[in-house]
Amino acid sequence: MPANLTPEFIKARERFHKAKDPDEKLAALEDMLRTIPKHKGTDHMVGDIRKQIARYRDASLHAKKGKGGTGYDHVPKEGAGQAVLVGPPNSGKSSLVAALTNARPEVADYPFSTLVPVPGMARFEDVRLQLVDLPPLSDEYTEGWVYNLIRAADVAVLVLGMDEADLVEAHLEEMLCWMEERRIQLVTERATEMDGAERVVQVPARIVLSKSDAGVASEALLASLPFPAVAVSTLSGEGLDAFVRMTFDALRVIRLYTKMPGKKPDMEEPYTLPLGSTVLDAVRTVHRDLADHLRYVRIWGSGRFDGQQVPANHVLADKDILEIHVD
Ligand SMILES: Nc1nc2c(ncn2[C@@H]2O[C@H](COP(=O)(O)OP(=O)(O)O)[C@@H](O)[C@H]2O)c(=O)[nH]1
Ligand SMILES: [Mg+2]
Repeated sequence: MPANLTPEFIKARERFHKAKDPDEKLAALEDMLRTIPKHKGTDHMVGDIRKQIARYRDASLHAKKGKGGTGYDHVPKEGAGQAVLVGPPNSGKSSLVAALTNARPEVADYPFSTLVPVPGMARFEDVRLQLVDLPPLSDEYTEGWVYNLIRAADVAVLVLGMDEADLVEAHLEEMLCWMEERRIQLVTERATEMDGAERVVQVPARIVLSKSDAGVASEALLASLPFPAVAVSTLSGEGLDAFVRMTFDALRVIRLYTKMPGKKPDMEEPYTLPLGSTVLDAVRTVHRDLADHLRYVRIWGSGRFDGQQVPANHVLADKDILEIHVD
């Protein structure tokens, strides 16, 4: 195989073979990945190096976990909610995060290019929501922490490429099966009452049929899917807005604004609360101690009229404006 390996690469590979502990091995592997010439003839080697890196990173993380490290088991949530992108290799997950956020996960036409979770913030109207790029799901090689991040997410977005249109159903079935094995139940909407005996985690799911420029996502296909779906192309931009809106809707949050008496409301950065939140929930979110001094709240929006005084148990709606009166 004419791989044309550079002297730097060969040195790094020697270091890898001689290295004794996982951190040294990892450093050598990273140098190998940096210095390997990238072309068709080395695709396979690049893939192997990446897998090894993932393995040693994991080993090194596990070693550090005992010393207080956190690993990848948790991506701190930011903004209105967190959506993880889940799918087979090469389905376009990283491209979506790159297109909609400031994050720059590696986009590549070989599998396993994403090895760590990469979060980025996408904008929907006046709020931001977090998209987390994940490594692919596959039966041979998906680490447990990937499933932990899916369990902890507010929404799982299943990304399936229309360049492999004939595999959409098979991929979907496979993913649902792997989730089930790990007691993750994908649902359109989380049930409010869970049967306590069932030890499953429900995660709301949505579907993205990606690369819609490379294959037509027919109405029939969209309608046949088990969760709400949109067709998207990061190449043409088709469906990107619809995707963000769908994801925001799946978070099931409301946006709230506050105003001072006699002043205009602050429409800059809304608070976001779970759908179904009450006036009291909102007041507590604005300030922990505010509820103790609450006299009354007037709202603009879901009241019967603007500026209506509402009780603490009034259920708020998206885009309500609150004027909080305290003593
Ligand atoms: N035609 C087309 N190709 C895409 C699109 N999005 C991603 N790709 C290509 O698909 C390959 C895999 O993309 P990537 O985002 O790395 O997929 P991931 O493995 O799921 O993260 C890359 O070669 C991308 O350039 C798209 O909307 N249209
Ligand atoms: Mg990727």
